[in-house]
Amino acid sequence: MKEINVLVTGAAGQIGYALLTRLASGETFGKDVKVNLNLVEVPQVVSRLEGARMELEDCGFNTLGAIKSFSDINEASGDIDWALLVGSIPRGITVNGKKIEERADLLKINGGIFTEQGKALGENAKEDAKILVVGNPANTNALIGCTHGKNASQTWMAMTALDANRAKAQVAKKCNLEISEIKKMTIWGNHSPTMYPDLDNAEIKGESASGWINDQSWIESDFLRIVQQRGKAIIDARGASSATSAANAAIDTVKATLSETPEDDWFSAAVMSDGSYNVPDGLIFGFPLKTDASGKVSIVPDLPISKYAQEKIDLTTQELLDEKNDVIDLL
Ligand code: NAX
Repeated sequence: MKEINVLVTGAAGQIGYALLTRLASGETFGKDVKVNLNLVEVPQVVSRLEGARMELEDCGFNTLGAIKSFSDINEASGDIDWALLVGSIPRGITVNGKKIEERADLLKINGGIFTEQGKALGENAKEDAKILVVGNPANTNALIGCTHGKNASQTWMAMTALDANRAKAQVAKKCNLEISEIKKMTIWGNHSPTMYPDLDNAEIKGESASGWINDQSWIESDFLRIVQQRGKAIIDARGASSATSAANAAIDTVKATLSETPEDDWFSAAVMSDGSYNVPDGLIFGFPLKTDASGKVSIVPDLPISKYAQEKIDLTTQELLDEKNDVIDLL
């Protein structure tokens, strides 16, 4: 049986809990691939991973390989094919006696984590490893990790698939459609409330989704607000942040890179900008993406951008430039 080595940080957290069974069950990498899991946690909670290991064993998946627990990313990252970097320090936590509330502090403290993780993966993971950052602030964490990875053959991404799935769900509800009828959803920019979900270039039955919906005021007010604020709405309703849907989006992103993207679709994640769409080089930015037959991920070129969309893209670009500036001494 073929084997794949998958690393998950923050594995004892709530997204980790929802993620692990889906990585190991055969659903993600296929029924003929054994999944070896390297689970990484901070030293204080690494012992809880034993519970995750026991539960995974008890699921009885034929595709489950070895499960190992680590608190040292250097030891965990050897020979990794896929890394899901979920662990990060959330806003509001007290670190060294200081409550982390300011974005700049949050960026810096997570920056330290992603510097180390980037170096470890760049040196020890496979040359064609793919790395998805879920832990917030995801784009800037990925920028730091990728910079310190110094390994151009590896692919770093930050997750925007949850935002894309949220956008599709709202459109499906509005138009009474199946989710599968909504294609080519792009989330431009940052995984934050400035993200821009693009309905002009999304398609329903081969037509522009915005044309199909034909209700610009819904798109510019309700739709945009609901998608941009969905994370907060879930926290308010559930008393905890999205976990099942976040894990699901991570699985969707992994799957989207495992085979060639169908002609009539693309997927959404943030990758290193290369000047496409006039986004400055050197930002991890949400773009429309395709995977080719060799597994290479690239940005879909030449989509039309309306003046309204450009204004929104400029806003999220500026936010990412500000975030980069806040961590410039870590880059
Ligand atoms: P939890 O607090 O439940 O779990 C996070 C886990 O990460 C904890 O067990 C913690 O010990 C661990 N951790 C912290 N630093 C670590 C390190 N250096 N190495 C290894 N593990 C470490 O959070 P959860 O709800 O699972 O969310 C995880 C992250 O995902 C958060 O940063 C959250 O903001 C982010 N999210 C990102 C989303 C996205 O679309 N990109 C959506 C959902 C989610 O909000």
